[in-house]
Amino acid sequence: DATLKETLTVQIPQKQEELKQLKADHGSKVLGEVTVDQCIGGGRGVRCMLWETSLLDAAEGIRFRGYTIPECQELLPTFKGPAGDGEPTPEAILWLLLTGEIPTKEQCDGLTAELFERSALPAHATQLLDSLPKTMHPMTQFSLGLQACQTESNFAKAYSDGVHKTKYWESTYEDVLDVIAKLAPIAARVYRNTYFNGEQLKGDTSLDYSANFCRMLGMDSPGFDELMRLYLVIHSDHEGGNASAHATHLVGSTLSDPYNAYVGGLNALAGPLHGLANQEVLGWIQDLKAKFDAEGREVNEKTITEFAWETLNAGKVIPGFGHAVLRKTDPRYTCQREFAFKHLPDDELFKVVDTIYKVMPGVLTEHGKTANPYPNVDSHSGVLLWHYGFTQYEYYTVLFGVSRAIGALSQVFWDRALGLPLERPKSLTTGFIKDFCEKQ
Ligand code: CMX
Repeated sequence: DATLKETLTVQIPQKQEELKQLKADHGSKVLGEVTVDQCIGGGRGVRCMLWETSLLDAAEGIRFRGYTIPECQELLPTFKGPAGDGEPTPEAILWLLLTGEIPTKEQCDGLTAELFERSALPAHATQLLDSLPKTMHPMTQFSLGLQACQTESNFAKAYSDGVHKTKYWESTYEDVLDVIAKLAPIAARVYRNTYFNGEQLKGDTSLDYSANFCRMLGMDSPGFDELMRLYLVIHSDHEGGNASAHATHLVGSTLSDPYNAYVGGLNALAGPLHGLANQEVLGWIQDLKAKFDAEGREVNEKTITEFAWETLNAGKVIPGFGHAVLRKTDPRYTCQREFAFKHLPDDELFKVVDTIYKVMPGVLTEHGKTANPYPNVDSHSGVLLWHYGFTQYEYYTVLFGVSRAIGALSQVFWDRALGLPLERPKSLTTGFIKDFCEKQ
C-alpha cells in the first residue's frame, strides 16, 4: 500500500490541474450575493472560501470528504480491525481528510507509527509548560505549549532558506504531521501539570494515537479509549468558516508556518461561542444540579425549563444549543447520544442531558431569537467524558483542540500545495455602506 506522502505526491499535480481548469472554465461565474445584513452580521452564508476537506449542509450536517459520520463509522478502519469493529481512529480520519480516500488498516497503522516518531517535544517547550501557573486556563497553556514548539518548523526554515514556492507543500507536510503528533503530549502535559502536580505518565506506543494519548492523561479503560477515538474523529473538521478553522487558514495564508497558524486556531477555539461551549455545558449542568439539590428539588423537565429561562433572562446563552450554519440537531450530537445509549444508558448525567434535549428546543423557540433551537456537538461531549471519571471540565476544550488540528491543518496542507493566496476580503465602513445603498 502507498504511504500517505506517496499518495499525496500523486494527487498534487492532478488537484492543481483541476483547480486551474475550474478557474479557466468558470472563473467569472457568480456564486452568490452579499447583503448588508450579511456584511454586518459576521458574513453568515457568504461563499468566499475554498475548503476541500469537508462540507456542511444546514439540515444534514457535516460530510468529511463526502462521507457522513455514520458512513465514516462504517467504512474507516478502527483500532482493532478494518472497519465496523468499534469507532474509527483519528489516524483514519486524518488520512481521509488529507487524501479524500478511505485508508486500509495497514496504511493507518503506518501513520500511527509515523506520528509516534514525530511526537517528541523540545526541552524548552516542556520547561515552559512546567513553569506555567496551575491556575492558567488549560487552553492558554496548550496554546503556549504549541507556540513554543514553533522552533521546530520545517516550513519556516525552508522559507528562510529560499525554497521555491512549488516545494512549499513538502515542508508543510512535515509540519502538519509534526504538529498533530506533538499536540497529544502537549495536551497530556497540561493536564498532568494542572491536575496531578506535574506527575507525567508514559504513553503506550503499542496502541493507537488515541489510546496512547489516554495513557499519558492517566486514563486506562477500553471504554474511554473508544470515546476518545469518537471524540477526536467528530471534532476534527466542520468546513472552513468556523472560527478555529478559519483562523488557522487565515494565519496560514500569510505563509506563517503551520505551528503559528494552528495557535491562531486554538485561540479562536478558546472562545465560549465556539469550543469553550464544551466546558460551559458541563458547568451549566453542574450549576443546575447544585441549585436544585440545595433546594431539595428534582432535576426534571419542569426545573430544567425554569433554569433555562433564568439563564436567558440574565442575558446569557444556553451553551451547546444553536449554530451559525446548522438548522437541525447536529449529527455529531446524535452519534454521541448513540454512544451513550450503547455504553452508558443508565448514567445519571446522561439522563439529564436527554431531558435537556427534550425541553430546550421548545424553550428556545418560545424565546424566539435563535435561528436554530437544536443541540450542537458541545451539548453532549462533556457528559460522556464525565462518565469515565474525566471530570475536569475546564480542560475539555483542549481535547477539541487536539482534534481540530486534524481538519484545519489538512486544509493548510492543500492551501500550500495548491498555492492559494493571502486571504484578504474587503471591509467597508458604515458610512460607505450607507452612501452606497442610498445611491441605489
Ligand atoms: N441561547 C440563547 N440565545 C441564543 C442561542 C442560545 N443557545 N443561540 C443563539 N442565540 C441568540 C443569539 O445570541 C442572537 O441573539 P442577539 O440577536 O441578541 O445577538 C440570536 O439568537 C440570533 O443568533 P443566531 O443567528 O441563531 O446564531 P449565530 O449564528 O449568531 O450564533 C452560536 C451561533 C453558536 C454562536 C449561538 O447559537 C450560540 O451562542 N450558542 C451557544 C454557544 C454554543 O453552544 N457554541 C458552540 C457552537 C458549536 C461550536 O462551535 O463548537
